[in-house]
Order: sequence, then C-alpha cells, then structure tokens
Amino acid sequence: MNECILVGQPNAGKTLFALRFVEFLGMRSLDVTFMASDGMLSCKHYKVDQAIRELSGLERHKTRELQTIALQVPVGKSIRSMKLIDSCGLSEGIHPEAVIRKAMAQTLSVMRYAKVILHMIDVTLYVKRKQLADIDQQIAQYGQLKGGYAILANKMDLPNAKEGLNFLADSFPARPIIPVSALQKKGLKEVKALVSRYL
Ligand SMILES: Nc1nc2c(ncn2[C@@H]2O[C@H](COP(=O)(O)OP(=O)(O)O)[C@@H](O)[C@H]2O)c(=O)[nH]1
Ligand SMILES: [Mg+2]
Repeated sequence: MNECILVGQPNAGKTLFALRFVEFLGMRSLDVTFMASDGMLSCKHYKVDQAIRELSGLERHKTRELQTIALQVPVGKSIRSMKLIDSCGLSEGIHPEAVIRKAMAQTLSVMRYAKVILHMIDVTLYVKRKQLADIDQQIAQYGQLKGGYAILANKMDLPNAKEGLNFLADSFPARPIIPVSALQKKGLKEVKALVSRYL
C-alpha cells in the first residue's frame, strides 16, 4: 500500500490539510481509522465538515494517535490507492504525557516505511524567528534519505507569511517546498501532483 504521512510540529495544520485534501479529491465523507499507541484500532465515518470540526483545532496535540484515511487518487487515466496518515505533532524534548510520547514514537516508526513524507510547517513561526526549530531540521534531514519528501509551507494566508516562506527556501535550498493554505484550500493541486509521482 502507498503510505503518505503528514508530520510536523503541533498546530502546523496537518489535520486540516489532510481533510482539505480529501475534499479536493471529491469526497464528501470519509472513514478514519484511529490507531492507538497500544495498537488498538477503531474506525469512524465522518462528513468532511464534521471531521474538520471534530479533528482539527487549536488545542495542542489534538491528534493523539495515527489517523489513517484510505483514498483513491486519480492519476492520469488510472486510479491509485493511497493511505494518507495524519500524525501526532512532533515537538522538541520529552513530552510529559506518556500517551503523547508513545504517539510520537508511533509517528517515527511510520516515517520509516512511508513512501512519501509531507513535512508541514507553519510559516508564521519563521516570520520573526530566524532560526530553525531542531525538530524541523531533524525531519528535513530524515526526509532527505527518502525519495518522496516535500515541505508544505502552510498558513500562507496569514500576514507576512511570505517572509516565513523565504526563510524556509533559504534554509532548505535543495528540498521541494510547496506553499499552501489549508484554510483557503490553496496548493492542493500541487501537493496531489507531487504525491502522484510516488503512487
Ligand atoms: N490561518 C490559517 N490557519 C490554519 C491553516 N491551517 C490550519 N490552521 C489552523 O491551525 C490550527 C491547527 O490546525 P490542525 O490542523 O489541528 O493542526 P495539527 O496539530 O498540525 O493537526 C487550527 O486552529 C486550524 O484552523 C491555514 O492554512 N491558515
Ligand atoms: Mg492534528
């Protein structure tokens, strides 16, 4: 199966982006499989807008386990199957909550076998701050070892986002960077084109 994992810091916009991508592919509803860190699986059916309300949000670490969405992606004249895996945010240091620590370990293990790693970064983090967070540096280093890797520079709708994007482009001159706005549904076509190359 073609796995594509969304990784990045908490609140980068991974969950909202995943759901917008589903919507972009023409799906009105979806099945999400939740995999807890102890391996327990559960599944829930959502309408896209309901999933957005329930699964994305400002609360840090709202996504606490791997959430897999099975997708059918039209590529040329054929349809390819793909699993889009939304993950718990990776943050610096050792998180005090065991559930989150386990979810982060689970994310790292999927990164090993996923065909494509989409590294989501909130560009507004880098408008003022001109130093990369270690975690973004590490994900990018790991991504370099993979064929399928791209940085999704998210929240391009926000003021001064361009400055953050420029900083990322200077920091990662050799990596593909796709500017997106999960909120305004921008950049979805470009991400689909990239992902399709690996399906
Ligand atoms: N302005 C803006 N806000 C966004 C965008 N993408 C996500 N958000 C907001 O950022 C917050 C975190 O989003 P979420 O998808 O839960 O982030 P996750 O922790 O990476 O899964 C939510 O309040 C979203 O509405 C975007 O493109 N633009
Ligand atoms: Mg999330």
